[in-house]
Amino acid sequence: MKYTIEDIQEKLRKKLKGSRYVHTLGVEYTSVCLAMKYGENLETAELSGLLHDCAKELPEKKLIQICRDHGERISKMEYQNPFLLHGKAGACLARDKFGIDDANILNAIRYHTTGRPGMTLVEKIVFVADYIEPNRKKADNLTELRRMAFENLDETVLRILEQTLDYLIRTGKEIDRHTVITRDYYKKLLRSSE
Ligand code: DGI
Ligand code: FE
Ligand code: FE
Repeated sequence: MKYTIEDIQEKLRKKLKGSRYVHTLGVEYTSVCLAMKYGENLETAELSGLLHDCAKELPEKKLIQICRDHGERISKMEYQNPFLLHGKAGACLARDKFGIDDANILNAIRYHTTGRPGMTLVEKIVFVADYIEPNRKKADNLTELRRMAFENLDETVLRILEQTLDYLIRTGKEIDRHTVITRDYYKKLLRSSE
């Protein structure tokens, strides 16, 4: 059975704590705004934004278990920092529990934390919306990034990756190689288009 957006909102509202649900709605409507600007299918963007963190509050053991059950490869880095699996596990849940079978939506959920080289439009939209949605207050330069997101999406993806890497270095967190690989890809892409 296919769930409506309202059905999914209702399921998530029951499943997530208040602040996470508010963030989820923020990513949902910010994704739709970016889809209007860049010509993505609105429903694709809305479902991707709505479901991107559907696995975020699961216990670490459960994230690992879901990924294992679905035959996902789990890296050493992911075993050490299981929250990094909430994208992969979220894509599995979106398919199993929320009836999503569009690979484009599933990939937007899957790659929303580290990004990946050559992201599709909706993958970039969710990646950016996650960072700039109005309920996010902590990141640096949000005012500028929010304006930039509606002017140059690739440039915004790169800036977010650079800021995230700065933050991870500053706070002594372990860095997943995918975050670096994605940053390098967008840096090169934007340089070569100058
Ligand atoms: O789930 P959200 O909090 O809404 O957002 P998210 O899925 O983008 O996760 C954000 C967190 O992920 C943020 O604290 C930075 C962290 N992150 C991104 N790339 C890496 C990373 N954390 C580590 N340890 N390593 C990474 O490469
Ligand atoms: Fe997330
Ligand atoms: Fe999020």
